[in-house]
Amino acid sequence: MSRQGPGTDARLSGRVTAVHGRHFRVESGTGIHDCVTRGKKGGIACGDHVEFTATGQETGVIERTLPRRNLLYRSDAFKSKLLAANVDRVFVVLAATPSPDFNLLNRCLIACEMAGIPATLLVNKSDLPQTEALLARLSAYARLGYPLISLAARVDISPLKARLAGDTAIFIGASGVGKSTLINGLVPEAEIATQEISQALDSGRHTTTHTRLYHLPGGGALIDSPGMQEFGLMHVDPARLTAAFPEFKPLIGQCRFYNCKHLQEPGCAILDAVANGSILKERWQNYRTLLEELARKPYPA
Ligand SMILES: Nc1nc2c(ncn2[C@@H]2O[C@H](COP(=O)(O)OP(=O)(O)OP(=O)(O)O)[C@@H](O)[C@H]2O)c(=O)[nH]1
Ligand SMILES: [Mg+2]
Ligand SMILES: [Zn+2]
Repeated sequence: MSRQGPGTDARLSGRVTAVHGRHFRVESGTGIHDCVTRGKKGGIACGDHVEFTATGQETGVIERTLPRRNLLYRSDAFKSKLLAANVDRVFVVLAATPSPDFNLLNRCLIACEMAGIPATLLVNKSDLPQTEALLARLSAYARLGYPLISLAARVDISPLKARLAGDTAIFIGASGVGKSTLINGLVPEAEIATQEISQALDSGRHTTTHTRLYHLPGGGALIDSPGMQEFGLMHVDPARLTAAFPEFKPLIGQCRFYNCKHLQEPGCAILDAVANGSILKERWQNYRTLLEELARKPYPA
């Protein structure tokens, strides 16, 4: 049964492939429409499936967002920043330069776990000599179950090609790690601007400013996202945080106290595992820092 009212027969469905402030690029079977929303409605992400009304050959108004399979987002105490919706895999991109930020990496992984999206660690710039040390450090993360790929986008993209399953994947990570270069290697007509990183600041230059979905020639899609310095996780429910750490899961329920927060309690199975080295100390430290941050949250976001 159709619930559409009169005058809605021009309603089309499509996928949001870019977000520019309050303008949304929507691709449908009939073409590309630059859409706005009715009123101040926001909360639409790249990758969302939407229904829209065409107001011209290349313009439209989004009427409704269809239910999402998942949503990847960041948040500070005041607002959420949507990264992408309906994605099948997140590639967390790292490189030897700019210097890898393991705090950022852990936050990306927590966000993926919370959103229920599988994450893969993608080390780019394997032509750089310091890559070996980075891979050695990341091997502990691979043991947690996160697949680890290493390649040089500027040299040979094929190891990544083999991992793309024809579905939708997003690249996230710090500025300058080579997210756009990777996509250019896979989608030659994308021609995304890339830029040398600043040696002096050991950081990227925030070349990509918008999240954008590109179609792969062989099927599937890749989403490029702007480099991030921080990954706010203020939306995380502290009670669910342990579930975002795969290495904590088998130990849940084994602490002496049923309400153990795994911070300093005696008889804590997780602290014991940190002490004997079976849980990586830096991961537990990230857990502790995040719990402290969430406890300082001024009011529910
Ligand atoms: N040595 C080396 N440099 C690379 C490789 N891939 C990318 N780069 C360089 O890294 C720099 C940053 O690349 P971008 O693709 O702009 O990085 P990005 O992650 O998209 O950065 P933002 O858009 O700012 O988030 C550029 O100078 C690239 O040429 C690689 O495989 N090896
Ligand atoms: Mg970029
Ligand atoms: Zn405990």
